[in-house]
Amino acid sequence: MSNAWTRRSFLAGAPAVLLARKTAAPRPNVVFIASDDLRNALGCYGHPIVQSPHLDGLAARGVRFDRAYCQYPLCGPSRTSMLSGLRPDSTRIWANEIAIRDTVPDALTLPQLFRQNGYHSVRLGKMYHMNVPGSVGTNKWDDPPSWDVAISPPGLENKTPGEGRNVTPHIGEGGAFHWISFKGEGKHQADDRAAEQAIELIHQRRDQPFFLGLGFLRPHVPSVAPERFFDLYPLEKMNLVVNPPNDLAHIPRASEIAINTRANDMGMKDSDKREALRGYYATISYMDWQVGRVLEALARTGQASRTAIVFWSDHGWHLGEHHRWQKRSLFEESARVPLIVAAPGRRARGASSRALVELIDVYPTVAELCGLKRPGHLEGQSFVPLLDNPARAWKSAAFTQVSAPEGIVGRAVRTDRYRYIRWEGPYPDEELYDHQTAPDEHTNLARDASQAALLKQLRAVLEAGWRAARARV
Ligand SMILES: [Ca+2]
Repeated sequence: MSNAWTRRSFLAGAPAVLLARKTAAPRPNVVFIASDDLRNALGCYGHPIVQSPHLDGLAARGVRFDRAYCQYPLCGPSRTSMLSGLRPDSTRIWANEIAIRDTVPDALTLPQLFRQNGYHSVRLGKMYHMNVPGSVGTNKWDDPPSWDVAISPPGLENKTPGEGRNVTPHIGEGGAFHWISFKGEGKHQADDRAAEQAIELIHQRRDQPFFLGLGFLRPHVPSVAPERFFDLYPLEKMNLVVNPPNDLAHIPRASEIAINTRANDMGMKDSDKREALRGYYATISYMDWQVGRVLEALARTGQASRTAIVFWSDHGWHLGEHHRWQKRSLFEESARVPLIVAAPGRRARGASSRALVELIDVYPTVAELCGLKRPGHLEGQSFVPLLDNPARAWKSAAFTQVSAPEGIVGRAVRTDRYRYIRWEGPYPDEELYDHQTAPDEHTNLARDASQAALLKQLRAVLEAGWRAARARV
């Protein structure tokens, strides 16, 4: 597969499709949409400012998960875990820039499973890890066995002409809050090209099932979007997080090391923070607009009712909570992700679920939605029952982990009420937060002697692990 941007024909995968046409009963298409670095900042999640009409419309057709958690709050490890169906301790991928087959040569990935079952499997944009903006337009850590066609559209990214500013110039591109507002629709942006290719695919292949992995880059920095999306968010309306004065006192040293340069507000003044927020929100609305174009193509071609749509982000994102920005933390803002599923034939529509679900659960869910036999290696649990009854009893815990320099490993467990974090390595420590009494995670109960029994109980939940936390179905 070429690394170059090509407009190669989607007929490249024709043999598998012709086979499917002869042998398989009609199966739904899958449109599997990723947004990069998106937290639950969408209108449908109740955000007071962010405008996301198209994703809100998708949520109105399916189920919005309010407590979905990534397994690792960083692009590469999260994506390889989700797409392979293996947790990070099984993929052994705890950092970016590692391909799934470097550590699991015989992986059977989600798109590969669909491919083996007669689907035409297409990747447009970022599915597996891609450094943004550094490796946009390349296939560097992609997984060729996953796809019949894989296209990594290039984009101008931080080189886009327009009005802008890097508000954190001491941090390299990819981490810097560098915003650029430009005139026009952005035909030079990778997300625009990916959406355009997706629309082309949807129009071309009306009779064969496809699995479309559509990976948008935004709102990952640089915050590049057309001017009209910046105009939605006047700087004076950007409200900053207010942390209590002693907030950092309860945070363990290992946690500070793990988040690296993203602590201490990244050195930003309040005016810088408002620009960072505006860039983040503008690029969310821009990404939402791209999603809208694709959903419209499905509707226009009559395929909306026979397409399962999954929208997800690889991890969450801090916007100043605990003086942190961006990812790599085990707090709620970084571990929780938006997740919306709209699939044909399921009973819940326009519903939300407070069930604890994990990105690792998406693989078996999508396989079940399309009637594919689930492989035995999967370490997640299909949440299809929640798509019919979003309020039913479900998992007792969700797990997220992170690794950091000096041999630091952090392991978090989220239960219905609590978040417990254990830090292993040179600075062993613990954190315990009660979401019922202090949902902002400002009060670390692990240091409160009166909470010893609760601490012991949550240590046991972490040690029992994901197998013990599965829902009974
Ligand atoms: Ca990411």
